[in-house]
Amino acid sequence: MQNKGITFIVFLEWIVTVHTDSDSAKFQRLRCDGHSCNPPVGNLAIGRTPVTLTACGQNVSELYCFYPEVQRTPISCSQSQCTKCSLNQPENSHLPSHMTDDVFSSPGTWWQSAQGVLREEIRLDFETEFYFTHVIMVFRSPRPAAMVLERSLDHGKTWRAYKYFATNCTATFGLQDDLNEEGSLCTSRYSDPWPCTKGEVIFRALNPTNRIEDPYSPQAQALMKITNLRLLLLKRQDCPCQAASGSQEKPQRFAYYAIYDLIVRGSCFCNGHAEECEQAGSAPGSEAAVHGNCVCQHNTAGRHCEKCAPMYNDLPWRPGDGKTGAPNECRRCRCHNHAVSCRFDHNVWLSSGKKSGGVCENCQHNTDGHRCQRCRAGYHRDPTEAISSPLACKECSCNAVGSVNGTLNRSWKCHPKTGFCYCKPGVAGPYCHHCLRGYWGFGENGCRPCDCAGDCDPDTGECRNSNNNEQYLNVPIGGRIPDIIDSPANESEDDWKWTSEQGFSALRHPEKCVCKERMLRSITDFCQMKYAYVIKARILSAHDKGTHAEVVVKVRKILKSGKVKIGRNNRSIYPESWTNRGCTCPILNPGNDSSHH
Ligand SMILES: *[C@@H]1O[C@H](CO)[C@@H](O)[C@H](O)[C@H]1NC(C)=O
Ligand SMILES: *[C@@H]1O[C@H](CO)[C@@H](O)[C@H](O)[C@H]1NC(C)=O
Ligand SMILES: *[C@@H]1O[C@H](CO)[C@@H](O)[C@H](O)[C@H]1NC(C)=O
Ligand SMILES: *[C@@H]1O[C@H](CO)[C@@H](O)[C@H](O)[C@H]1NC(C)=O
Ligand SMILES: *[C@@H]1O[C@H](CO)[C@@H](O)[C@H](O)[C@H]1NC(C)=O
Ligand SMILES: *[C@@H]1O[C@H](CO)[C@@H](O)[C@H](O)[C@H]1NC(C)=O
Ligand SMILES: *[C@@H]1O[C@H](CO)[C@@H](O)[C@H](O)[C@H]1NC(C)=O
Ligand SMILES: [Ca+2]
Repeated sequence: MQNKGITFIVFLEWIVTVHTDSDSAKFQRLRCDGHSCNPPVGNLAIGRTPVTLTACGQNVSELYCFYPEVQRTPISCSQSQCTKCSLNQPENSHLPSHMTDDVFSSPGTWWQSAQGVLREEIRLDFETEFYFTHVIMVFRSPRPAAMVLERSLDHGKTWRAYKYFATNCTATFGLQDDLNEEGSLCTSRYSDPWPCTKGEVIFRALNPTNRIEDPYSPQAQALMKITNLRLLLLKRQDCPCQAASGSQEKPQRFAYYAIYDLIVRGSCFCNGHAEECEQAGSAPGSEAAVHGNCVCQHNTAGRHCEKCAPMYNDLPWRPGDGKTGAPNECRRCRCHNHAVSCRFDHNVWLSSGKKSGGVCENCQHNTDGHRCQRCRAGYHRDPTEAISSPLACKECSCNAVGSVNGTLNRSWKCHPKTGFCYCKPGVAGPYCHHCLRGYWGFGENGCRPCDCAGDCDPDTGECRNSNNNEQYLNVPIGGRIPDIIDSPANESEDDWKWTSEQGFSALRHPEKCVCKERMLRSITDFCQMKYAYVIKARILSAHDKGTHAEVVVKVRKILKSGKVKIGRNNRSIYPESWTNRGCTCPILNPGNDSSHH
C-alpha cells in the first residue's frame, strides 16, 4: 500500500511538471543550470529501419509453418499452423521495419527471414553516436542456438562483440558461460529453444559486473557509445515439438528466423551538457524517435557538446561530471568586444598558472593581443575611449620627417599606449615635429646639437645666451638609467593623459615616466655604431633642463671625433633626446667612469 502511494505521487509530480511548464527550453535550462545533465533515455530503434540479409517471400511467396502458442512445458505441444509470406502482399509481408514499429500501436508484427538461411544479420545504423544502455528482443521463431551482439563506433568499419549467446558457450565459442563464470562474454541464458515463440533476449551494456560511477567517464563511453548495432544470427534451432509431435510438415518450412520486436534503449550522447536533442541531418523525422543532435548548454557546442562554443574557450573543454554533478561549463573569453571567437591555447593556459587559456581570434578595430587588449602596431590607445569601444585605437600620427619606427618593436609607429612617436636624434614632441631644445636643423637626419652650451636658434643654429640664469636641477648621483619600459597594457587604467606638446622630465614628473635600468655595453660597441662622437669621460655633474639633460664631463679619451674638436678637458655635453617617448631622462651615472657618445 505504502509503495503504491509513493509511485502515485511520483507519477503525479511528473504530470504536474510537464503540464505546468509552458516554456520547455527554459525548463531544460533550469535542469542543466549548475549541473551536469543528459537527455532522457528512449527507444533508439523507433523510426529507424534495421537492415537484414533476407526477408520471407522476397522473390516468390513462401509457405512456412510455426507453433502459435507460448510453450512452457515440452509435453503440451500445440498443433503447428502453416501460411504463406510474400513481400508483394502487404498483409503477408514481414519486413525488417516490423521489428522496430510501435509495440503498442502495431502489436504482433514481425520480421521473418527467407527459408533455409543459416546466417542472418540484423543491423541498426545510426546517423551519429548514441549512448546505448540495453536491448530487448522478442523472437517469434525459437531463439537461435548461437548468435553475437556487436557494436561499432566508427559507422561500421570495425566491430566489437557486446555478448555471445549459445546453448553451449564452450562448444560454440570456446568461452566460459556467465552462468558459471560471472562477467564472461558469453551466456546460455537466452539460447534455450523453449519457449518456441515469444522467447526474449536481453542485454545490458551496464550490468552489475561492470559498475561505472560516472556515465560520461572514458570507460563508460568506450562501453556505451555506438554508431551501429548488429546481431549476427549464426545457428538456427528447431522447436522440440517438431520432433515430439512427428509433424507432417516438411522441416524446411520451420527453417527461418523471426523476430517480433527489437527494442534498443539508449539516449542522445551529449557529454553531460544537454537535456534535449534535435533531429540530426537525414535522420528519422518521427516524433517518437530519439534524435541525435544535442541542444547544448554550459556554453558548449557541437553535435555532442564535445567542444566549447566559439567565444567560450578560456578553459579546456571537459565533459559534465555524472558522478559529482559538476557541470564543467565552458568559460567566456575576454576579448573586450573586439572578437567573436577565441581558441584555447595550452601554453597560454600553463603560463597563466592554469587560470586562463583563451586567445581571441581575429581581433577587430585595430586591436591586438590574446585578449584584444592593446592596439596593434601603427595604432595607439585613445584614452578618451573605453578599451571595449570600437574607437579605442587610433592610428599613429607621426611626422614623417622626424620619426622612426619603435626600438622595442620595429613594427610600432608610435607607443601603443601613449601614441607618442619615436623621434630621430635631436627631435622632440609627441609627433616628432620639432627640434629638442639645444638642437637645430630639423630634417631627414633629425636635429643637430647646438655648438654651444645653451640653446640655439632651431633653424639657423645660432647660439643664444639667454639660459645663463635658468634654474638647473641636479640629477641624483647613482640614479638608475631610465627609459620607458614596455609595460604590459592595463586596459582598466586611463594612464598618461597628458596632452602637452612638451616632453616630460622624469625628475619633475616621476609619476608620468616609467624607468628601467639599461647597461651600457663595451666601448667598442659604440665605435661600431653610427655615432659621430665616441668619448670616454668622467661625469662631474648633470643637470635636468626639462626637455633634456646637460652633463658636465671631464674628457679622458677621444675614440671618434666629428666636425667639432673635443679637447681633453671639462666640457658640457647634451645626450641624445629621450623625449621621443614623452619623457626625458638622464642616462648616465654621474660620478662614475663611463663611456658616452
Ligand atoms: C532471390 O533472388 C535473388 C536474385 O534474383 C537470388 O540471388 C536469391 O538467392 C533469391 N533468394 C531466395 C531466398 O530465393
Ligand atoms: C558443452 O560442450 C562441451 C564440449 O563440446 C561438453 O563437454 C559439455 O558437456 C557441454 N556442456 C553442456 C552443458 O552441454
Ligand atoms: C612587435 O609587435 C607585433 C604586433 O604588435 C607583434 O606581432 C610582434 O611579435 C612584436 N615583435 C616583438 C619582437 O616584440
Ligand atoms: C618601419 O615600419 C614599416 C611598417 O611596419 C616598415 O615597412 C619599415 O621597413 C620599417 N622601417 C624600419 C627602418 O624598420
Ligand atoms: C591595472 O590597474 C588597476 C587600477 O589602477 C590596478 O589595480 C592593477 O594592479 C593594474 N594591473 C596591472 C597588471 O598593472
Ligand atoms: C674641471 O672641473 C673640476 C671639478 O669641477 C675642477 O676641479 C677642475 O679644475 C676643472 N678643470 C678645468 C681644466 O677646468
Ligand atoms: C661605477 O659603476 C660601477 C658599475 O655600476 C660600480 O660598481 C662602481 O661602484 C661605480 N663607482 C663609483 C665611484 O660610483
Ligand atoms: Ca513488431
